[in-house]
Amino acid sequence: MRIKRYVARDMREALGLVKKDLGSEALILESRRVRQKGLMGFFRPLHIEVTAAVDQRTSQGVIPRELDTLQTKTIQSEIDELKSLVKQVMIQQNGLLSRESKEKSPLDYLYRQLVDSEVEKSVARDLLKEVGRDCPEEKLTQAQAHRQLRDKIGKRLKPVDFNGQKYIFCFVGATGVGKTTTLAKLAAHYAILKGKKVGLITLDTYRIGAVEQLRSYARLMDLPLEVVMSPRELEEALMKMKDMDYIMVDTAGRNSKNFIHIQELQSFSKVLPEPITFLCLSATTRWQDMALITNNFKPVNYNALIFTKLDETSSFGTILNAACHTTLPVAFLTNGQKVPEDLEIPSVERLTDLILGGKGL
Ligand SMILES: Nc1nc2c(ncn2[C@@H]2O[C@H](COP(=O)(O)OP(=O)(O)OP(=O)(O)O)[C@@H](O)[C@H]2O)c(=O)[nH]1
Ligand SMILES: [Mg+2]
Repeated sequence: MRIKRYVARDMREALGLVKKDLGSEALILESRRVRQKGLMGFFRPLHIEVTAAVDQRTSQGVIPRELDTLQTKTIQSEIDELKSLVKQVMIQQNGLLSRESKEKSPLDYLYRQLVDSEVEKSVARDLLKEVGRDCPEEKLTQAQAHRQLRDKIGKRLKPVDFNGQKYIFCFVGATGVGKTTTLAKLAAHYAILKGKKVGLITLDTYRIGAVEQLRSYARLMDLPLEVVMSPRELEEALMKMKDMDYIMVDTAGRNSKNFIHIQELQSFSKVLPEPITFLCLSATTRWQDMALITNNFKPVNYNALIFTKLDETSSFGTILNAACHTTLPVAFLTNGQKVPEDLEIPSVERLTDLILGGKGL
């Protein structure tokens, strides 16, 4: 900052002096009227004293051209120096990062992969502990660790096969997860593709249109349908369908937190002789809620799992979580609304692929 004082006859002259000397960027800090020096000053008109200042960094007027170029050069060289410094730091950091990812142990890497797929942390830790126990980590390559992990996951997924003679399939689960649609897909699979005798029963008389939904599938596939309202009627319906290979029982979707509803469902399920009761779970449900559902439906004695709506998500770790928590097989997957196409009977390998980050479709 350069500060200077100017004395002139009037303001115009003073400003002219300031501009000439300090340039047009100068600021007027103060102006006042002053008497000229000496005795004669008393008899002369008052002058104007102006105090002006200029910031030498911004003013081109006060910085000589050579100085200006010099400063620009200095600044430019400082910028260049900074640029090369930043470059060096970035190179070093990238080096560190890539070394870090290379140095990350195969088990750390797989743990992250599992957790990213929404496998519960405790389940992921247990699996990798087992992998580490079987083979010391320092000897393990990434590919070996991956193979071992697949093997451990596979052991937790029970294979299941419903190609026997006679079955009663019952579908339970939270509201809107796809019970009726899945039942229709399976009815078509066994009746049309496998040529089995299939009968349908619905207990869902709560929701308007629920019976009609199943009736239209029954009509389309030419399958018998019984609508029942009490455990006693269920017994009668089962009697009527005793010659069927597969009896498929649809139930109303239930809020698993409503204990009365679960009890009611239980009173129906007790009537079914040796049923395969599928707990239908939507793959879009977060694990915290799914864990609650798997617990709350326990009174119904479900003994297999179905995962629906795989097409609506891309992480499938909850399949492993549910399989581990319930120790039950995952019998079917559904991946779309189309009946009967969007149904899958998954192998253990397919489930493992999904859990380890495969595609839903
Ligand atoms: N994207 C997708 N939608 C599905 C799938 N399965 C069923 N849906 C759809 O989910 C909705 C509910 O299906 P429903 O079969 O009526 O479900 P629900 O469990 O019987 O329902 P409630 O009886 O009311 O409890 C429908 O729009 C289905 O088309 C699936 O695998 N993927
Ligand atoms: Mg339904």
